[in-house]
Amino acid sequence: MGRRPVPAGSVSARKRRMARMKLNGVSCADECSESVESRGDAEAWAEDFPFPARLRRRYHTKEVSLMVKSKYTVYCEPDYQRGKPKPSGQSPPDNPRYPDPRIYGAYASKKPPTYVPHPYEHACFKPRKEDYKAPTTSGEEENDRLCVRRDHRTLTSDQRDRFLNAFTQINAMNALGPLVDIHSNAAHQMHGNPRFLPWHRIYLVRLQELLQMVDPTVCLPYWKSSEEQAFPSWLLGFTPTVNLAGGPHTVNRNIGALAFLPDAAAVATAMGNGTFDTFRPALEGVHDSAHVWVGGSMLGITTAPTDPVFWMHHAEIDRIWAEWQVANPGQNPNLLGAAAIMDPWPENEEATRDISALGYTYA
Ligand SMILES: [Cu+2]
Repeated sequence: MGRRPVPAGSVSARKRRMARMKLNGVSCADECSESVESRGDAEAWAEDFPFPARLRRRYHTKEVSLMVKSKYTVYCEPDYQRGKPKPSGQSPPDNPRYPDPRIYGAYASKKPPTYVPHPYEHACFKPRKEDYKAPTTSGEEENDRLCVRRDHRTLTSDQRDRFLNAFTQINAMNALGPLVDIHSNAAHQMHGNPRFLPWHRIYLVRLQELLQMVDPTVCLPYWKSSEEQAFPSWLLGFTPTVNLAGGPHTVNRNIGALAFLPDAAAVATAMGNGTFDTFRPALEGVHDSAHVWVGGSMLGITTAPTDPVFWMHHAEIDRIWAEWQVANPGQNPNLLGAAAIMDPWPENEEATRDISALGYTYA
């Protein structure tokens, strides 16, 4: 029989995990580059993990400290890592994120999600202490506070690796699937109406928060598809399998087969609209075509967010909106009452207007 589930993220749960590691000398799968000794060390260095100032206030809480540490144990559960559980005696890894209402809003649950093992291509791919680089900041508190979302073409290979690593880790923790499932619920009215932009703005913030709990240096990159006219090549080989409510889904694409990718002129035309009510459908149309251009998982509303390019594409849409907001001050979505609440999260429309108040900016 399996281990009885323990309250996720609790001190006793962590202590028990750590004790198990010590007692059993748990070792990583062969492909892991880190030695057991250096992972024991990780416990120590996570204690004084050099959180950037902009995140320390928000994330340097007891709970998140535990979370940062717990990745070492979650990822070194050998059976889980290899995706080959024994027929019995296997229980899912602790999942400290799923019950968190800050991420899943009304979907937060006390129950861990069903354990469905699947292969983790990059399960052992994680930043090492010696690779840690504090993000460059202006030294000014105001800018330091903000997560800077960058054009993916300007990322260093280390920044790309960190993004993919964090994405892989939240997936392996079964924290990504439930977030994707929220996008499947049309009750949230997030497409084809004025909620489209503010709702996805909050959705992206939730993913970014999740990624930062694994690696606080990660900010969502954006994919400026209209200018680039190509798929980000470094994502081509990255096709994770995500456990969704309807079962595991493996990211697939059918690039360029079904549509043209909107070009810079199409974006400029959308930008030319002077009211939110004309701008939003124009930009949403540009957005739709890029989904279809990528094809495969990106074609379906229930599967699109399993592809990291979904988030990078929406970051670009969000960036265009932010740029339009600056050019068209006071033009906001006309939403009242319940329609103004970005359910399942508590933020209202007004709270979505200022991206710096949401903790990020675009470079
Ligand atoms: Cu969407």
